[in-house]
Amino acid sequence: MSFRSFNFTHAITRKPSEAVVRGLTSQDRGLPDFNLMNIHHIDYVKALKKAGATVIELDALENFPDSTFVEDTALCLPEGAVIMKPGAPSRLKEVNFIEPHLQDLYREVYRIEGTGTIEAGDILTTESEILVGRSDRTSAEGISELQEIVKKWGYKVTEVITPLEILHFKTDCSLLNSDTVLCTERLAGTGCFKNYNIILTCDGEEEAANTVRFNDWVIMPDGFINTTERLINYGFKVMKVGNTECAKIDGGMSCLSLRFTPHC
Ligand code: CIR
Repeated sequence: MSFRSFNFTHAITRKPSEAVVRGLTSQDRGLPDFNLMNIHHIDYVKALKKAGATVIELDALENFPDSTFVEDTALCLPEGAVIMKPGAPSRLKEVNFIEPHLQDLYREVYRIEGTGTIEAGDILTTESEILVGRSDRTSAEGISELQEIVKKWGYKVTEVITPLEILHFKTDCSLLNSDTVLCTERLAGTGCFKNYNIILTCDGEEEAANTVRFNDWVIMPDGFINTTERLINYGFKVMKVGNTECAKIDGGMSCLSLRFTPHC
């Protein structure tokens, strides 16, 4: 049995640029170490490949400090791709460097181009719906425009709220299987996952909530032993990848790739 929300053939990643030290961040956790981030990035690509991905590895963009976080630039569905319109001004033009690659892989590619903004870090695609968190980066107008586009492919969009203290909706959650999410207590408390099974992150390990389910594997950040053990006990196959440097600029596992199965 195949699930469109986590069975994929492809991933796109982008190498970190030396400008990552100027990446946007909501907290002072020190500057990311570029060399260590690169080592983690190589491990991340290896993990995607082990999970079965054909990985398209894009070159670094030196003028865009946050461009390694490719997830935010597009929503990739089996039927087509939607190019986002980032809410962070410094990230707005990143989309121009992702669109040509998606044009090569998809017959249908649309763009969000109205007055609203939307970053795909706020989008969780599950088997039954597309949840989109309204946040500082994602507006109601951006969500409506997305809704209009994906309606033609039969998708239901549900608007939820990204709690104020977190950057993106998916900072605090990820899909584990067709009806189960991994999520922090603060996000679960908003009620957005009332129709799902919830596995909570362990106390003090909120950063472990952002993982990647790719085929049989869950790729998660290294260093969160209790949550890792919890997932293993639930029967998930886990791969761990270092993420200390991306975490300094609010980046997690999902932010580092686009994952999809293109229908050309
Ligand atoms: C930003 O603030 O845009 C980046 N420093 C981090 C983006 C993380 N992306 C994501 O959660 N999908």
